Amino acid sequence: MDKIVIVMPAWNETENIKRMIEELVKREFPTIDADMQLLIVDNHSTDGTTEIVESASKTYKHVHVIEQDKPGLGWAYVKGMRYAINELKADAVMEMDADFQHPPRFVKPMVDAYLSGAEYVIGSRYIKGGSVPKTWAISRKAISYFGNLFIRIVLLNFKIHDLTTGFRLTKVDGVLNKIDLEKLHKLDRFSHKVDLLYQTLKNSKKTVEVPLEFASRTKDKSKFNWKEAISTFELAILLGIKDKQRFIKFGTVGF
Ligand SMILES: Nc1nc2c(ncn2[C@@H]2O[C@H](COP(=O)(O)OP(=O)(O)OP(=O)(O)O)[C@@H](O)[C@H]2O)c(=O)[nH]1
Ligand SMILES: [Mg+2]
Repeated sequence: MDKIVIVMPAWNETENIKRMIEELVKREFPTIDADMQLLIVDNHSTDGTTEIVESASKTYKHVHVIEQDKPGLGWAYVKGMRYAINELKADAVMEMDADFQHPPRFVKPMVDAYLSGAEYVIGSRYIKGGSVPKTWAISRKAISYFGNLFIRIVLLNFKIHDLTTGFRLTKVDGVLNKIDLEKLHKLDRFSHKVDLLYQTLKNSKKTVEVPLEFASRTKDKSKFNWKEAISTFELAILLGIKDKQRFIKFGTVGF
């Protein structure tokens, strides 16, 4: 049976984390045809999250907890992914938020896509069946839609419809283990996710998008801000230029 580890960064998510753990472990995992494990990467939370997750890891054998050492969301993922691969021996790793914006009911269809042969599964808001919250203001919907479109244009990727989603599943062998995680760009920020996506798309032989009904955060505070957003666009432009340079180099050699 394949082992799938959900790497879930959590920083001051006391209002969400207990319910999230219980929904996954009690409701979702038993319906999934894989050995499902949840690895929480705590960022030295100060609101009681640490105590909740540590206690859950003692109660449920599917729940594991580690603390990140370097600041930033990227480093939380690097530490979590390394632990999932080396210690938990994961066959595939999922990236998932703790605040219910990635509703637990979407874990199963993503795992099913992997079990049917996908090497990279993307929870997509911008394909049929996917959506962003109806309660979002038009301005927020526009920023999300056009931000994503901008990144598709700079990376010249029109096959994948959602390049900025945070809900993804990646096969380890030949895909995730070929990436030098510690060398990803901007690991101190949310934007490392664009570099991770860019490299994973290159390694994956079969990428599948699964509809995601993205929910709105209702509890606890957001850790996202304008600095994170600008950094994401900067990184996309950098990767876009790098890609075109390679294209020109190959073209010249070919010619
Ligand atoms: N370990 C760790 N977790 C983090 C860090 N920053 C954010 N998180 C977690 O990463 C996930 C995504 O952060 P959010 O604040 O929800 O960011 P977002 O979803 O882009 O923004 P919202 O739509 O406002 O929720 C959540 O589970 C956070 O608790 C960090 O530096 N370290
Ligand atoms: Mg969120």
